[in-house]
Amino acid sequence: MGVSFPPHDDDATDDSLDELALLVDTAGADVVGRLTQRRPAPDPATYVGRGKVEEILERAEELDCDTVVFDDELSPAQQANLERLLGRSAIDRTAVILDIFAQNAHSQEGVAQVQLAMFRYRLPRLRGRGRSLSQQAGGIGARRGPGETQLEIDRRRITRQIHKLTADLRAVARTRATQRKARGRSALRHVVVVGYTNAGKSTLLNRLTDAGVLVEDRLFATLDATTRRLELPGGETILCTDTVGFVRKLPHQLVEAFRGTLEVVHEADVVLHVVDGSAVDPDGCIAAVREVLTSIGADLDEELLVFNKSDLGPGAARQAADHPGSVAISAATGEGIDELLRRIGDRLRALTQPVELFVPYARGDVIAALHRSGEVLSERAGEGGITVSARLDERVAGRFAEFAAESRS
Ligand SMILES: Nc1nc2c(ncn2[C@@H]2O[C@H](COP(=O)(O)OP(=O)(O)OP(=O)(O)O)[C@@H](O)[C@H]2O)c(=O)[nH]1
Ligand SMILES: [Mg+2]
Repeated sequence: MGVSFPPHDDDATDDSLDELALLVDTAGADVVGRLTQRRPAPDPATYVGRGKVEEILERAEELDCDTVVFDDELSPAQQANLERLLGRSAIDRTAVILDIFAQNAHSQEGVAQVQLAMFRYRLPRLRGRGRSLSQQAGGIGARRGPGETQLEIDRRRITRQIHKLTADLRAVARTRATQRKARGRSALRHVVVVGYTNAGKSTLLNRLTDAGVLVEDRLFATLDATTRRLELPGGETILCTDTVGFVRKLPHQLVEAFRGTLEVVHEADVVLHVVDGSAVDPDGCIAAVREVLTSIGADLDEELLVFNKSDLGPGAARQAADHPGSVAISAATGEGIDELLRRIGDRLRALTQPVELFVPYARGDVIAALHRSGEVLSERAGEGGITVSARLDERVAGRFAEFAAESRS
């Protein structure tokens, strides 16, 4: 069930419903029908209008369906009312996405993040089954039934779980921050791959690094960040990380819960934003991804747009032409990958500074360190040592300050 609000964009409502159908299918249910409605605003009690509720009920009986999925998040009251009026499950897009995440979570952290998001979603929706609304409403001076006591127990239990999961995830984030600091010392540049779900992020990481990350034609195949080393054509070693995919109307509970995993974006030197160039509405996907990135405080300056799936048609190339500075690739066939690596190299080079160093012959270790930490442009053997011209990261240049050549030559 999709509802369009002003300014009415029926195409957008349709696209969103297509995507919802894909989400429902990924979650493991069969879609048997769809309905739409135009409304000035959501009905506070039932989200759709009362007449529409009747129509949904009729269709649901006719199609013998057991669940009605609404394309926007329902308030706890709307959901309760709809379930009562329709006599079957009424769920929203958020619940479907949470369900898929739950099915795909494997790592301890992934499972904890999804659980946290689910508990946060469920807490305000807790209610005893089969009791009338007036009984649930409680209110001042209302007599407490046995059901409400159970409800309170459930509420307390879930609140406790939320606290525990939040603490666990914080501990994981701390460990990661420590690891990150250690990596920072090694001064490797970091490319982080982000993008809409199913855009081809994992395929790209595999193409670049033999990471062996699971690739699937289903939504949210990846929930955990995977980091691999990658050698650029210039010989520089960098880190490359694959991340969880995004979707339109991504539940805020999930964004919140996955904040720890997504923090990796903050330390990115380049954010590779992978877009499915063959998608119906690539710009809509780009906007949805940028919205999430902005909401977690990521800097969009580091973004490098990559239009993937150029092998599927002219879409990717056309999009790339429309977005200056972007690249069209096919992660599947390897087309455009060389150009992409060149672009990444250029971006990273822009973060370095040219230096001229004089290294005594006895310090072969310094020459080796220079090759490891930056790009050595030339080495000239002279009296007492080697004059090296190189490009170094601002972060490591200081380490070699004592060898700075005082324009001797
Ligand atoms: N034709 C074609 N298919 C591709 C290309 N890149 C990825 N795919 C397919 O697109 C689907 C999704 O690829 P993934 O790499 O799993 O996408 P993802 O962005 O990691 O998706 P999530 O982890 O689910 O968010 C798979 O069926 C891939 O085989 C490409 O360049 N061309
Ligand atoms: Mg993936």
